[in-house]
Amino acid sequence: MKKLALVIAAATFTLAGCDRETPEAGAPAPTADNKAVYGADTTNAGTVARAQDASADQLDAEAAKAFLDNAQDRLAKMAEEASHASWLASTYINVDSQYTEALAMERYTALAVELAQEAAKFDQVELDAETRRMLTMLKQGLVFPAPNDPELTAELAQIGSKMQGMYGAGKYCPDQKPGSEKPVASDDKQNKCYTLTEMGQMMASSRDPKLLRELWVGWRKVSPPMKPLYERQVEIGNAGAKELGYDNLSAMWRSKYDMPADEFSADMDNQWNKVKPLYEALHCHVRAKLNEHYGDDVVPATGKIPAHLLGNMWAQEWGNIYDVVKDEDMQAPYDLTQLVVDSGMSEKDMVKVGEKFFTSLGFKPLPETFWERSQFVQPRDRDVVCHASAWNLDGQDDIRIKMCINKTGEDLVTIHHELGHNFYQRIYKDQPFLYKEGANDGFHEAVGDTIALSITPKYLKEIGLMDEVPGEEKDIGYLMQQALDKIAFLPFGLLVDKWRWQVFNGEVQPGDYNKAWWKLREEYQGIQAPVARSEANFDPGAKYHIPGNTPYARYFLARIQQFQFHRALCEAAGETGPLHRCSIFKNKAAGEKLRKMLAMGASKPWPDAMEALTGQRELDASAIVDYFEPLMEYLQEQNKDRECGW
Ligand code: X8Z
Ligand code: ZN
Repeated sequence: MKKLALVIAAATFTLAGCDRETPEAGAPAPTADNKAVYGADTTNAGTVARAQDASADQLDAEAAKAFLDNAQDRLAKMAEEASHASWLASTYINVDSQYTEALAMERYTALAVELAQEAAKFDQVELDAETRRMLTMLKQGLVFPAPNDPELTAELAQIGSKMQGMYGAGKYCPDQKPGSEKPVASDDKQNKCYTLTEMGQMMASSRDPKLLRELWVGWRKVSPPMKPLYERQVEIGNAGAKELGYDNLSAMWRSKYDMPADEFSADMDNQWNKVKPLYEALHCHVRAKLNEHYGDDVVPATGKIPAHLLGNMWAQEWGNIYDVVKDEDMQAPYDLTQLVVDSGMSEKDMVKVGEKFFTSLGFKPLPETFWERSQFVQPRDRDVVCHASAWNLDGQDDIRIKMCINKTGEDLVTIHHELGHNFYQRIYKDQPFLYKEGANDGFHEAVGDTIALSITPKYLKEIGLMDEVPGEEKDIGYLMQQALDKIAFLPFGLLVDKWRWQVFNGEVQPGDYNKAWWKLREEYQGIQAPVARSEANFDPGAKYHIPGNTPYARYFLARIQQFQFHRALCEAAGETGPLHRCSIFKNKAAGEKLRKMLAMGASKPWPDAMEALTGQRELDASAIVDYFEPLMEYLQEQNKDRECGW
């Protein structure tokens, strides 16, 4: 999310993001009402000054409320402006759009910082819980706060837009001539440059280790120029966090979960420990299969797995190598990509399939403007940020997704992910500005994924994409396919922000950025770089969320939460069979339960929202562990004579 908004959970205030809710964050459009109060086209300076004076003189509950009302109006207006600039900068990358976006972000950040510092004046005032919660959220709204200094605010905004543009426009241009060591795919096209989308497709389907290694190395040329910018961004952001009363950005990022920062990171580790045995079993099996396929020279039977062979540029999800991992007799019940291709549907039709799932649960159809303004297909004539994101530009109904859709099963799932953001944004649109967010950012990431867990064979048959529902003997294949995405992701989801937290708190200095990144990749994922890396590389920068400044712990949380949500919704739907066979398609009772939770936005601490849906107040990894139990048994059997671990 890119949000500029404050609230954005994600990026709220930043521009980067995936679910740019910040804009998602909601930037409600100025209404006739607030125009009447504040004047149509001024910055409300007079009114604001009066409100601030009042709060300075008399710091009581009434002043706090007046301050909050005013602050939210101003932020909403500015977030809307910034969202439009940001949409342009992401869909037309050029000097001018970046300039405009940076300017809008600069203004937004300056305002958000000013208001956050103002909010701190009420720290010692006795207030009702609601007012206190809003003030706290106001202080935490920015992902990368600038200090209260116009030059630094401008510099920070420019760095953000620049890095995002560098990533979005990034390409790999092999310089070898055909016939030498060049990538197979460019044999016939001299001087062709590859976009990340193209390379992603090749990483997914090629089994040529040489080509895969070249693409892996080639894409990572995008990021070394980002390193000085990133260093500076951290420096300025840390100074901003300090002015807001946090030790550093690490403490600030970890403080957004309705519990003390250290408790939050401890809970992440705790959840990881519960799912680790499943990951280790999967790793062991996948390594053995890769060893069989590629031989000892490419993938040794023990130790870490080379990172370029897992079907994904970052080795974060491994579903694309199902063909290598499956047993000869283990047919997946279906190949979703094949079903999409065979159906002849267009990219827009794929989005319609996603919308239909939500409307089947009782959600309102997407507005006409969604279809007019979204970007579904990568434009041929210009650079865009292809990384999928969902936006709400006006805090009301101007919701959109921005994707470069490929006709694959993977992208059909991503469409559901993005639509989950949009339906969430829309259902909480009448909350106050500060509450136009997920219960926490993991909730926002989990909604669409929860729906996608219902893309079962039974559902695919129901919508006419499949003829027959395969028998239960195919379940292990289905679970393996799911695990390659869901379980394989977990350590990656954990380590991206472990790295950032260390960078932010100074434990890792710029001279060790890449070393620290690979230490975590090796330790948690059990993978290793296919070629030697050094500090001349900046591999974290080759992953969208680093230059895009989107926090990542949310995706780890979402992987755990979505199984809790799925379990609760299946129960509401009266499904009694195994969780992996449950689809809530068309179930209005499940839809109602989900909508009720989503409509809360961030108005209550997240355990309240969790309870509304699941009856539980905690993260509970038992749901994901239960879902994969049959697969765990299978893996243990397969691994019994293998030496696992790395
Ligand atoms: O960034 C995303 C979404 C947008 S919020 C496409 N995801 C993470 C990633 O791609 O790294 C979804 C899964 C993890
Ligand atoms: Zn997302």
